[in-house]
Amino acid sequence: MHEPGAPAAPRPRLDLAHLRRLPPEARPALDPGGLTVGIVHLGVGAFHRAHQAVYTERASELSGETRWGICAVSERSPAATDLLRAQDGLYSLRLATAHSSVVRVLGSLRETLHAGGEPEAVVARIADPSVSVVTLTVTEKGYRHDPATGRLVRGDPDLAADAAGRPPRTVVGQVARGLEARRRLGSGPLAVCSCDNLTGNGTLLRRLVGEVVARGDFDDGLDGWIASSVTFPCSMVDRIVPATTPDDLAVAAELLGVDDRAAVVAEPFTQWVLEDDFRCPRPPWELAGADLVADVAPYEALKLRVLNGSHSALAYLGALGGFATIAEAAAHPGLEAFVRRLVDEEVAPTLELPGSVELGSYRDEVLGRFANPVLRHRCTQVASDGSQKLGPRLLGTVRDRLAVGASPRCALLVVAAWARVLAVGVDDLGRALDVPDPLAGRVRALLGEPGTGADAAERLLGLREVFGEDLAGDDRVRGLLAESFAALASAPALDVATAFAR
Ligand code: CS2
Repeated sequence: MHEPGAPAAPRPRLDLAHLRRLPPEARPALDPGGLTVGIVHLGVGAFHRAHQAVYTERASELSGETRWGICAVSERSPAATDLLRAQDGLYSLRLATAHSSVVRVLGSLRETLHAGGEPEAVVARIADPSVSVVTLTVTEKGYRHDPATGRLVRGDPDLAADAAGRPPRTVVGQVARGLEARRRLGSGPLAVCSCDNLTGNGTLLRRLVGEVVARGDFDDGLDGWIASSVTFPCSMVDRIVPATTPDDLAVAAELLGVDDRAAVVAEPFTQWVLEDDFRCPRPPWELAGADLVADVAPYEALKLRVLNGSHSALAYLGALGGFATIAEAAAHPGLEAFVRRLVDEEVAPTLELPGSVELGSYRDEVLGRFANPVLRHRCTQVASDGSQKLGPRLLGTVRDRLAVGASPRCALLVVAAWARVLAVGVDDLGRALDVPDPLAGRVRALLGEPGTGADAAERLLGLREVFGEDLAGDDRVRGLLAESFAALASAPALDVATAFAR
């Protein structure tokens, strides 16, 4: 017994040896030691651990198949690899709302690699005949493409080095070299499933891999072999999974009785719609609730434009307004009204809804999910990398509305708010905003002193890799952006959003 006042004994770390210490309902649903690796996942962040890994584990549990263990690759920092290695790949997922909380340890991550430190091992795993699926969550910027053209960034030294034959450091390089090694070994067909929030994510990745192969020093005939043996199914993924906080780790330790430094917290809602395009064995994900469909596009447009578009709106306007979290921003009546107007008047007319979906219910469900107070999803986290996110989330809506002669005012206010966050770097209360973006330096250089009306709009549109030639040359876009910049320079963002919603 622990004596009152005596220091508590340190909790043991979560690992295979301590699984029996867990409350029975929190133990993995299958024996992790009985799984062999059949999937390589690139980008083992919190999202993968709360989404594809969960579907895969449930599919294994329900089918009894033991060949779908995951080799989880961290792309940038080795931190996730180190944490997971110390825990034999085990981590807990807590699904939480204000009214419920369920925690469970998952055991499907059977191997961990750090791409930066072990690039050859990543290539070898993709080439391994026991692997037949590669999945990816590497964030939008991980594709190293220009959002407006969907082509690889010109002059990127890492892409050039990967193309020339260095052990690959870029994601596109890893996939291309992995496929080359797979063809040499005769390991057979493979599916490469992008699970990032990009329009036509699989089609985009296929094109980028083709580009690096065409540019680089690769085996003759590789692209033809990819065309006949490798598929790149598109998919729509959905679950809100914020970065884990120290409080989340403390709650996990309390619930589990062991220390889990790789714990993840997410909402209960989850969805995965995946293009049914496989020429190789895959986990029976449909047993776990994934929808395998012929065409993902309507699901993807709905989710990217309604959920992610609104998320970005709350992130930029909420951050300027001084809110820390999405839940706080979504509770502001003016911001909520703004999001409703954005969705109902600008996004809705651009969508072809999947058969079973009613837009009003979908929009309300999304707003309800944003309000989840347990998640502590920071506005600045959702706001990060906007230059890569605006295209799939908002600029498609802008283009479709302009094409029918309508004025996408709300969508372009969000674009102006993004630029203002980067260029001014403080909220309306004068507090610093830390929002990383690969094009932050360019935006600052272009805008200098923002909020100067027509001139600021003109200069921002110089960012061709975001806006493309079409939007950059459109007088209506320039006029609406100028109106937004002027409004944000003369009144607090929350008042501006409230006025736009009227
Ligand atoms: C968010 C997404 O961080 C962001 O940009 O909009 O990660 C969002 O939480 C997910 O797409 C929800 O499925």
